[in-house]
Amino acid sequence: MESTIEPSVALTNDIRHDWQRDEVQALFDLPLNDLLYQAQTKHRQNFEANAIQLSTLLNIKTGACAEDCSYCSQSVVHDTSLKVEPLMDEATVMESARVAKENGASRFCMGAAWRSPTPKGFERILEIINGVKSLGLETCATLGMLTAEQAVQLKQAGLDYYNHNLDTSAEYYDKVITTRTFQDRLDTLSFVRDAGMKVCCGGIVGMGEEQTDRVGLLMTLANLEHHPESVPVNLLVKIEGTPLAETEELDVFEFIRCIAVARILMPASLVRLSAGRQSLSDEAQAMCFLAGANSIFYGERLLTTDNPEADADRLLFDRLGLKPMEVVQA
Ligand code: SAM
Ligand code: DTB
Ligand code: SF4
Repeated sequence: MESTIEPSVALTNDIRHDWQRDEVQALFDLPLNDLLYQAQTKHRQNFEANAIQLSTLLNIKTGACAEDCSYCSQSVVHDTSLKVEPLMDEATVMESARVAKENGASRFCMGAAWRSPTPKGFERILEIINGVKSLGLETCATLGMLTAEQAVQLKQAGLDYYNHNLDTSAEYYDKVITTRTFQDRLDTLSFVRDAGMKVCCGGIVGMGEEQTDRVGLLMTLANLEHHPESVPVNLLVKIEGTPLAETEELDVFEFIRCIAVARILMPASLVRLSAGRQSLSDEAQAMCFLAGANSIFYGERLLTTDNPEADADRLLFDRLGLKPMEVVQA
C-alpha cells in the first residue's frame, strides 16, 4: 500500500513555542516510520547521535506525603505498605552521590516526598545540595511546590536543575491529583525559571488518559516560554495500593510515539526515557533511543521502585553502540 503522507523533515533548527493542537495530533497520526524519521533527524541536528545522559536518583525523604497523586506510592492517602523514612543526613546522601559519580552518572537527582519543603528540612537541603555540587556533579532536586524565595535559595546553594512535572494534560489533571492544581505547578516552574535554574519537567503516560491528553501534555511543555532543558517521559509504574494499580497497559508503540513527538517539539532538550524501563524490552528501549530519547535514570533504584541494574544498562549500551554523554559542569 502506498503512503499518502510525505514525511516533511524540517531541516531548520527552529525552536517553536506556538504549537497548535492539530499539528501535534498530526505527528501522533503519522506512520511510525515517518515519525521516527522526523524525530531522529531532529535529534541528529541537535545532539551527538549516540550519546546518552545519565542521571542517578536518590529518594532522600520517603513516604507520608500529604498529596493524593493517584500514581504515587508515597502518598499518605494510599495504603502501599511503604516504609516511611525521614530526611537523610548529608553524609549518607554524599556517599550515594560519590558512588553515582564513580559509576558514570553526570547528574544526581534528589527526590523528597513533600507537598512543599518544610522550613527545617529546607535548611538541610541547602547544605546537602552544596555538598553534592562540590563533588563535580550536576545537581537536581524535586521537593514539591516552591515559593519564589525558596527557588532563589536553591539556586544560590548550587542547584542546577529543579524537577517538577506537569504529569498530564490540564484536562486530565484532576482525575489524577486533587490536592494541588495544574496552575500551582506552572507557578513553581516559573519561580524556578526566574531564579535562573534549569527546568526538568515532563509527565507520565499510561495513566488511562486519552491520546488527546498526551497531545495536550506535550503541547503545553513545548509552549512554555522556554522549553524545559530536560523532559522526563515516564511510563506509569503501577504500584499496588494506588488507584492506578490496575490501569490498562499503554501500547508500547504509543509510548515510543510520545518520545518521538517530545523530541520533535523540543528539539534541543534532553528527552529522558524515565520511569517504566523495567517493563520495556531491550528492543522497545532501543526504539525509544531511535525516537530521540537521550537521557535515562541510571542505577538500580528510582524513588521507591526498581530500575534496571547498572550492569544491564552497560550491556545494553554496548549492544547498541551508545555511550554516556559527557557533561561539562558549570
Ligand atoms: N513530591 C515531589 C513532587 O511530586 O513534586 C517530588 C517527587 S515526585 C515522586 C516526582 C515525579 O515522579 C512525579 O511528579 C511523577 O511525575 C513521577 N512519578 C511518581 N510516581 C510515579 C509512578 N508510579 N510512575 C511514573 N512516574 C511517577
Ligand atoms: C521523574 O520524572 N521521574 C522520577 C523523577 N522525576 C523524580 C521519579 C519516578 C518515580 C517512579 C516510581 C517510584 O520509584 O516511586
Ligand atoms: Fe507526594 Fe510527589 Fe508522590 Fe505526589 S508525587 S504523592 S507530591 S511524593
